[in-house]
Amino acid sequence: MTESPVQAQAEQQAEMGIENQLCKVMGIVNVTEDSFSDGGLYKTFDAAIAHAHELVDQGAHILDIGGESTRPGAHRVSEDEEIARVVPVVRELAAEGHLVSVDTMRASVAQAAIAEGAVFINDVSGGLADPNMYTVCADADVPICLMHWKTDRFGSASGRAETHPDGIVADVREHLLQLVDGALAAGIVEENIVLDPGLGFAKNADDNWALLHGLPELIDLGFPVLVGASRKRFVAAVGDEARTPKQADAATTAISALSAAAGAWAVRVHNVADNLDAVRVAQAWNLGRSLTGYTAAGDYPEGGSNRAAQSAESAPEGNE
Ligand code: PMM
Repeated sequence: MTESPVQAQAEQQAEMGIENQLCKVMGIVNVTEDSFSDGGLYKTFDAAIAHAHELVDQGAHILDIGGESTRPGAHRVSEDEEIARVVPVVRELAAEGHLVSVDTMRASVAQAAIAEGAVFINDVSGGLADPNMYTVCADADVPICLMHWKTDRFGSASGRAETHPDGIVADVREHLLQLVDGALAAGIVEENIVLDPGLGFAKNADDNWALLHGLPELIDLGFPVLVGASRKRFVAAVGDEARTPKQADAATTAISALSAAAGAWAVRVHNVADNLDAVRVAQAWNLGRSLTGYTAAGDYPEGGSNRAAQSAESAPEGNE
């Protein structure tokens, strides 16, 4: 089986001997008709694969394949329909050697996708929508992202933004820890757990910004944290005029840079090229040097910067 993105990151990190590993960029492939930003664009197999290839060309580390929209008002699709949308796409992309994640709340979809090579399950319900989800991931030894979404009715981004007497960050932390307990009790190992604050899921704009502000407190829980802000309404709302989801790309990119600088494990985004630049900037910012990037000389080892290569060769003249 292809190694999981979490393992791949740990191995790269060990190889490169650095503590501040590059935040992963997870490219979104929505094989849906009604996702808020790209609904209908990639709903056929061919369109989904072509889009996934575009994201890979832009540098995506992980591809997140989803067959069911959670936008406000969206209806859940049937299990058969979700499997029919997702599994062939997973099969093809995994066979090509890409790291494939599946965005699903159904254990049956996760199981079918894992059988075809998916190495990561992204469950926006945090494993609560389907009582078999944890067992499927535990048995397959596949990492799962547990996202915060407090609702009694999963589907259509339901759930009202509640009040949070102790603050949204404390509430989200507590809920995520409860999810972790459930996952561990079902046999999922700690190393296979990723957490996500669930931006936009039964949260208002202030909640979302408070969670981004409090990201270090979520990262402090000790699990890799995935941030999914891309093109969401609260992100598009930073301007003085109404914006389409796509017009929120610049603001999304800023959030990716700041999330990565704060220590997020990955960002889940529609526009991979720009967000990859953003996480590279964050890495270089935190390290005080760049581990990636183009050089006209083009002769430094992969993963090393001009400066790293120069100091290794004790060659002081540089071309930076
Ligand atoms: N957001 C959406 C879908 N899946 N998964 C995770 N882990 N985190 C998110 O914030 C998240 C998600 C909704 O966005 P989309 O319709 O553009 O995919």
